[in-house]
Parts: sequence; structure tokens; C-alpha cells
Amino acid sequence: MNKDLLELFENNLEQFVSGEEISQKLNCSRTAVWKQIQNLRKLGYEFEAVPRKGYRLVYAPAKLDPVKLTAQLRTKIMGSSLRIYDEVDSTQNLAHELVRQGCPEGTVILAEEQTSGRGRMGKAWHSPKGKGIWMSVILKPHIPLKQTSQLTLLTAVALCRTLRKGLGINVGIKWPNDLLIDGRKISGILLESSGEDDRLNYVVAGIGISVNLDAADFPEALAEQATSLRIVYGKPLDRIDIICRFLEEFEDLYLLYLQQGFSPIRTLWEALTISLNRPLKIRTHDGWIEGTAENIDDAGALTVKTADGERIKLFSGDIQF
Ligand code: BT5
Repeated sequence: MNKDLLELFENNLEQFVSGEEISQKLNCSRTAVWKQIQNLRKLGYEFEAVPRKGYRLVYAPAKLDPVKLTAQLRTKIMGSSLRIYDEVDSTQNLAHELVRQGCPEGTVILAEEQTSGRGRMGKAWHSPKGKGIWMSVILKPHIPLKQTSQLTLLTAVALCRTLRKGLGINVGIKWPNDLLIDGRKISGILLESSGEDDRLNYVVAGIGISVNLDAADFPEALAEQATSLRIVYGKPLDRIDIICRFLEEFEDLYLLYLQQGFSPIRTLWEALTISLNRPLKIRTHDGWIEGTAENIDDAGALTVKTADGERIKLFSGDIQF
């Protein structure tokens, strides 16, 4: 019925269709029509409902169409191979599998929905259908294993610049891998790497962006701490446009990094972060550290000056302000 209902609205674009007309054409009750409209709303469709006039389709979410995406994408490496799935457990799992099958650098894996999207240290990443960008990118840079965390910072810079430039939204990077707007998380980055001895074999950069989620799409536990571009921006956004602009920015910065090293990325990161020069607490593997983050060093570690003046270098942790 979903499909028939949508066809009916698509044949009456811009116009109101009354509940009665729908129930007659689709041969179902008015209650069934209302329920179906609610279901479509959950999938991201938007209807204007006016008493005595009926419903009007005002927004239909575009699916991640590989043809559209490829036509719009202006990159050489990122997205040179593209896989788009309807439902996966995690795009990260697929990426690792694709590396084993020999997929090249720049392979991008996207899914409309992840049933077991993951963050760091076993945390879950909420990835409802059709609402966000749930993406993994395979990278094979010739860098030492210990520099891998620089790529987390690079990915955060690319994403932050994409959102700032394209949408004019004041996004900030919270060390090491979160993007926040007004203190709420909009995006998370997860880098998973594989290497031997000191050599990096490959990295999977996982990027989650909460694009078109409504407040109701977030589980209660995230209600206070997460947000979406749609909530902030006030209207739904085109995911393909954001993906293309991100991959272009990502490629530019990645090539810059391979040519000139970490230094230019570090400068950009320091200009976009909200984590420096303010008191904070960081949860690490060895417990809590309190102090002030001063900078990122050449290796990509955060330098934290503790209350007793000691300087500590960190590659991972969870910041609380
Ligand atoms: C991250 O971990 O922020 C990394 C998230 C990476 C997700 C992408 S999606 C594509 C690829 N495939 C995957 O399976 N993963 C990657 P972490 O710093 O550990 O943060 C996890 C925390 O973010 C959770 O505990 C929640 O508090 C919050 N969170 C979960 N889902 C969210 C969402 N959709 N929007 C905003 N915050 C969310």
C-alpha cells in the first residue's frame, strides 16, 4: 500500500488529496490511510495535513542513487568504486570484507540503514533508515602504523569544513572524533586499521552523519546529547549533495597530507576544534585526567597540561567539558 499511496501523491504533486479520495482509490479505511501516512512520515516523507482538504506531499526523501551520486561526484580516488546497500549490519564490516576481496583505495560503502552501526569501544551508532549518511571509505596510505590517528583528525577536518562551507553551520570538532553543534553531537568518526610490524596495510574510515533525523528519530538516551542537520538547519537536506562535497574535501586534504605531511592538517584542525584552551576532563584507558588541552603535536597526539603542570600526550580518550 505504501507504494500505491506514494504513486497517488506523485500523480497529484503540489495538490491536496482528501482522506476520503485516498481511502476510495486504495480501497481501505480512513484510519488505514492515516496509519500509512504516519509510516511514511517515519521514513522521512513530509505531509501537510489540513482539515477538510486532506494531505499534500511536501517532501519525498531521495534514496541514495548510485547513478545520481556518480554523476555529481568530482573526485579521482574517493568513490572511484561505490557500493550502496539498503540494509547492512555495519558498513565497516563490509569495508573490511571488500579489502580482503581486493577493493581499491577510495572504495566507498554506503547504507540506507545499519542494524549494528558501531562507535568506539563497542558503543552503538544509531543509524535509522534513509535518515543519515552511514559511510565507510577504504584508504591505503603508505604511512607508518603509528600515524593512523592523524587520519581521524584529517577526516574530522574534512567533514567540519564541508558542513561549514556548504551549510554555513557553526560545527566544531571535539577531540578526537566528534562533530558538535551547540554542544550536541551531529557526527562521529571511527577509524579501524590493520597493519603489521610498523606498516599500515589499510584503514577504514567510518563516518556517521545525522542528516535528516527528527527529534523523534533519536532514542531517549540520545535526546539531550545528539542532534541532526535537519533539526539545526530547519529543513531536510540532500544527502547526495553532502556526500559528494565531503568526498571532494576529503580527497583534497588526503592528497595534501600525502604530499606535505600532517602539518597543514594540524593547523586546520586547531582552527576548527572546540577542545583547546579550556578546562576539561578526559577519560582514558588508565582513568580520568583533568587539565587543559594545549595543542596537537606533530604525531597527532593531544597535549594536555594537568593541574600540577605535567604535560601528557594522548591519542584517544573521551572528553568532558
Ligand atoms: C563515534 O563513536 O562517534 C563513531 C561513529 C561512527 C559511525 C559510522 S556510521 C558508518 C560506519 N559504520 C559503523 O558501524 N560505524 C561507522 P563514539 O565516539 O564511540 O560515539 C558513540 C556515541 O555517539 C554513542 O554512545 C552515542 O552517545 C552517540 N551517538 C550514537 N548514534 C548517534 C547519532 N546517530 N547521532 C549522534 N550521536 C550518536
